[in-house]
This record gives sequence, C-alpha cells and structure tokens, in this order.
Amino acid sequence: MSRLIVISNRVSAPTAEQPSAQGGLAVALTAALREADGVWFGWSGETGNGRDLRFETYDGVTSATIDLPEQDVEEYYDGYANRTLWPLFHYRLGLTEFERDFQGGYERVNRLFSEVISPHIEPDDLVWVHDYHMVPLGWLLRQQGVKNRLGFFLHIPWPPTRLLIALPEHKRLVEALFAYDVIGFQTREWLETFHDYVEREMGGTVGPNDEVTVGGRTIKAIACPIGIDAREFIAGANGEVAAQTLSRMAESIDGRNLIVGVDRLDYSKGIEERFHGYQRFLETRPDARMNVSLLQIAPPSRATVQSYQEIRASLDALSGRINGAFAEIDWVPLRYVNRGLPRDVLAGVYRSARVGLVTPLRDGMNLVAKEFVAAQDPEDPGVLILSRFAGAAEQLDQALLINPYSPDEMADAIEQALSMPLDERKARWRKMYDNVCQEDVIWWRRRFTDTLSAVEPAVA
Ligand code: ADQ
Repeated sequence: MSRLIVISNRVSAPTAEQPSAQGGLAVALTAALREADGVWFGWSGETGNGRDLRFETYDGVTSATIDLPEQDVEEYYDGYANRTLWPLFHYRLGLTEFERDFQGGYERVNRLFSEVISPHIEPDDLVWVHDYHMVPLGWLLRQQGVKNRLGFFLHIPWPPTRLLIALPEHKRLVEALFAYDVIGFQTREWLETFHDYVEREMGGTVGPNDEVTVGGRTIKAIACPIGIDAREFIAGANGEVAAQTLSRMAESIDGRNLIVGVDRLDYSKGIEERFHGYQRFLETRPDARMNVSLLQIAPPSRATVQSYQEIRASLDALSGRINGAFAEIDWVPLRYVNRGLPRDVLAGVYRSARVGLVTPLRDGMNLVAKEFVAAQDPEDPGVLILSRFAGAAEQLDQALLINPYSPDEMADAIEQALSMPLDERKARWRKMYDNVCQEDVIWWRRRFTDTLSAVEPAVA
C-alpha cells in the first residue's frame, strides 16, 4: 500500500495541543493517513521567517507545518486566496480584487511549499493536494522532479468560463492543473463547467472515462462529492450532550417551531438573503408569525478581509431591524449568535429544528445540509430547505430546493415546510439520509484515492 501525502493550506490533523481532529475532512484524512502511514503538510497558521518544517506525530498521524512571513500571509492567504480566487470562484466578480502582488505572493508560497515538501516525498507515495490555495503546487512539485501520482481536489465551485477569463492569469492557473494526474470536483456541474473552459480556452477535448486532453497530455477529471462523517455525527445526535441541548432548546422555544441556520460568516452563504426571506415570511404571514423562531449561528471568519467586515456589519444591522420591527414583549423572531458550537451541541440544535435553512448563493458542496439530515429524529424528521446553487443539491434533491435570491420563494418554502405532513417529511428525509450515510466522507476519500492509485503516473 502506498503512503498518502496530504497537502493543504492548513493542517487539521490531531496534535497534542488539539487532540480531537476538527471536522469531517480532518476525520476522513486522518483515518487515511493513519492507515497509510502518511504525512499532512501545510501552513501552521503562525507568522515567522523560518523555512523549517515542524514534524509532529500524534496518535499515529504525522503532521508537518511551516510558518509563513507576514507579507506572504497578506498576499497569498488574505490576498490571492481570499480576495481574488474565493470571490471569483463563487461568481462574485464585483468583490474580486486583482492585484499583481497577490499573485506574486501566491506563487511564492506555492513555490516555498514545493521546495520544502519535495525532499520528503518518497517514490511510491500518493500525493493529494487540496483546494484553491494550492492550484499550482502540482506543477511546481514536478519542477522539483517529483514523478509521483499527484491528485488535486477543489472544495469550492468551478466558475463559468466567462467569469474565469476575467482573471488576468487564468490560462497559467488552469494549465498548472494539467500537472496533476487526477483532479476532483464536488459535482457534475462544476466538472462540466471545467470541461467548457478546456474546450473553449485551451482547444482541449473531453474523452470517455473522465479523460480530458490538452496538447497531448491526458488527465482524469472526476466529480467526487465530499460527504460527512455520518456515523460519528449520528452518534453525536443520539448522545447525552445532544439530548441536553434538545431539552434546553425545547424550553427556550416554548412549543414554537424552530428554524435553524448554521454557517461560517461568509457572503457566499446567503445569510443576508436568508434574513430577507424570513422577513418576507413574517410580513406576509402575520398569523403564523408568533409560532416560529429563527436561530442563526454564524461564527466570524476571515475577519481581516474588508468584504467580511462589511457582511458582518450588514447582518448586525439587518438582524436588529428584523427584531425591532417584529418582536413582541415575550417573543423575538430572530436569535443571531456569532459563535461556534461544539459538534455534539450542534447536532442537538439541528435535531431540535423543524426546518433547516441552507441558502448559499454558491457553495462547492455545503456540509451543513448533510449534517442537518444526519441529525434528524427518524420518527419526526425536520425539513431541509436548500439552495439549488449549493453543490449538495445534486445529491439532496428531496430537500425543498429554492432560489436563495428570491425572498418570496424562501417565504413560500418556509410555509410549506412548516405544514408538511409527517409522511411526506419522513419519505423525503429517508432518501436524503440514505445518501448521506452511503456517500459519506470515507466513501469520498476512497473514491478519490482509488482513482488516483489506478492511473499511470504522469512522468515515466
Ligand atoms: P465551508 O465553506 O467552510 O467549506 P461547509 O461545507 O458548510 O462550508 O462546512 C462548514 C463546517 O463548519 C461544517 O462542518 C459545520 O458544521 C461547521 N460549522 C459551521 N458553523 C459552525 C458553528 N457555528 N459551530 C460549529 N461548527 C460550525 C468548504 C466549501 C464547502 C465544502 C467544504 C468541504 O466552501 O462548499 O462543502 O469546504 O469540501
């Protein structure tokens, strides 16, 4: 069995300081790394000038991290990753910043990664690079003489060709992808959008068996949707902490129907649009009003980036306006919490909700939708309202699919969810639950690494 090397911007393998791995991705990759005796490389999250990797082995998993100089963090991470690629790949040209310095920082950090990591790659290792922070890394590793099988997975959407060409260096970025042997997207839709770019902009061809060819070089491009650690999440939802959360929630909502939203505070998640949809529901259904309560949990992220400060300020103002306009002396329509919650508490919150409101404007996948489904009580499941623009909509087509830009559609869907008969709720939920359990994060990881193991290495 080959060793697995994982490379991503940040490492979330467990360490002595943080012994429980954070999130589904960490769980899936940690299990794979333990089995395959692998290493997870990435930025430590700290600033510093060293070029040294710090290795740490904890509970059978090795992580290797490097600090980055402050200028690199500004230009590569805050800059190119979060102010250029993230908005552009989420269809937000108006928020996208085009600065040569950012691109310079991006290439510098990717080159640094290739230089410090390549000496640690052994001939039989499978190398799996993650996400938009690291697109050119495969190409740079090849420059360092790495001949291994190289895979890349994109966690976010692939943008339409007409948007992508607004990026001055779009050709260079996409050409670099052809240094990998396998590239993975979350959905068929993103894969097809990628095909479109390859055909229009590169004169390439799309062949059978997921093959894509440009200028004599053929790679595999697959749709490989990520899942959650369903088993762990279901266990959490049935555990003691979730039960306590459930009774705490029941007491606080006092017989009303809870609607819940959980997101990283990010403009791509459509939280503002969700508040508008909820406001429309409150305005147009005065009789139903007092029977609902929306709980929105949104821990701030990327707080050094201006567009994130702006969305946070808008949400503060909008949540205040909604409560000011509709609250009664004994009821508030909206509880807005800017904090993260432990996963078992989160599971209890999902389970206590009659409606899950997941309304991103664009999302590579969206794991919250899958967690909401996994956490439900099979005898009395809640209803998922899901944006048709989330990658998860391809698998979770039994949700109430909506256009998040339309407050009326959202208000109608809330009404439909609240009045849905138990039989229909159960039938819709069962199909989604089966999918969440079958196509879980282990399935995803295996599908990708099996595809990668099966290809001929690019370089003889
Ligand atoms: P994200 O944009 O971060 O991920 P998402 O898939 O929803 O989005 O994952 C967020 C994770 O954070 C979930 O596991 C959720 O439970 C957790 N989380 C959010 N708010 C929380 C809170 N208040 N407390 C505790 N936990 C919270 C990117 C892409 C997605 C893609 C994933 C994985 O943008 O489209 O699904 O990567 O590929």
